[in-house]
Amino acid sequence: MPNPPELGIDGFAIEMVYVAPGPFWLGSGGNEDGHFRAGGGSGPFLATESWDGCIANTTGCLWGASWSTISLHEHYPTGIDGFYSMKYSLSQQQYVDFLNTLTPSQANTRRMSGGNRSGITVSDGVHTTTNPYVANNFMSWMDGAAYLDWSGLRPMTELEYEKAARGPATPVANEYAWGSTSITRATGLSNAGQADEVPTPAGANANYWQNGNPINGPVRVGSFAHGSTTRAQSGAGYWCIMELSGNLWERPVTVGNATGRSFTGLHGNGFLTSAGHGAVEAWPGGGSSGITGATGSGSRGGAWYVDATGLRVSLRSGAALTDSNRRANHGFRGVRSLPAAVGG
Ligand SMILES: [Ca+2]
Ligand SMILES: [Ca+2]
Repeated sequence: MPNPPELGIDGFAIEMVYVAPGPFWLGSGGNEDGHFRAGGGSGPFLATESWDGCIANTTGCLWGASWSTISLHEHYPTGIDGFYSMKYSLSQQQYVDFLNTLTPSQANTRRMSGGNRSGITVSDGVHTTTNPYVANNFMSWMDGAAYLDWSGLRPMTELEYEKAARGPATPVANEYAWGSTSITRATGLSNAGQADEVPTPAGANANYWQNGNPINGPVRVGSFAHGSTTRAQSGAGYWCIMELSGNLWERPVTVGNATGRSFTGLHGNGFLTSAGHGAVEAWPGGGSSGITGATGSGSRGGAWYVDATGLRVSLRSGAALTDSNRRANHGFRGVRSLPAAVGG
């Protein structure tokens, strides 16, 4: 008997955080651009099991920007059912590991070109990065969608983004992801690029722009949590999901246009197109060649190149903005529905 062909098997772990089912608030009651509020009122909206996905300026519906009366797809993930979220924005090493499983032509489609602390290069078909622990920037919507399809995850929605940050807590007007309006900016790094990279000065809890940014890029994922830092000191959301405010923009599915609202929350299945594009039914940017556009996506939470007001949980100025570019301040984070919620 001939020996069977050798198979290579690689395993990749992604740290996920459980976001519990249950009601939560959308909007902070503050004055963020485009913020959500309760229909027929002016305060935040309490999303509960009894909400049918209506978006209207009437009691019992979500309201915000200057929409006409509309509704979400019946399977649009609202966050009420709970989900698992990546604890961190995708790191450069995680993205390199992904690139190294692809065919050369797929990897060529998905590789970004560097700058602003992005250290990914390719040599003899093998990708490496000089900043493995730093959040992966220059991610287009299509890059992120391909990674999530490959890894069996899905994009979060902008409703899930607010839940991941705020949890079930009562909103604080204009709050950041750690539930308050106080913020301390990182202006430098100790052990830059290392596994123990920590932003300075002591007490810094966010990476953002204020008349400049000496760091000039994203920092290590999770780097604000060290020693015995509290939720606020580490810049964490309610369930300790990190950097939901600042560092790199989150890229959720919007409720602000029809393509976003038709999202049904299907998970990726591990298979990309031969050209390296993600392909999952009803994901933003999808078409006959896979996910090659960004319509239906948006941006939330601010970044290193954005001032502090841009980091507010309920800011929606970019929530429905179609952006298919690879930008120095765009990252990516995926989620997975709880088993009971799959298939609606
Ligand atoms: Ca972020
Ligand atoms: Ca697929």
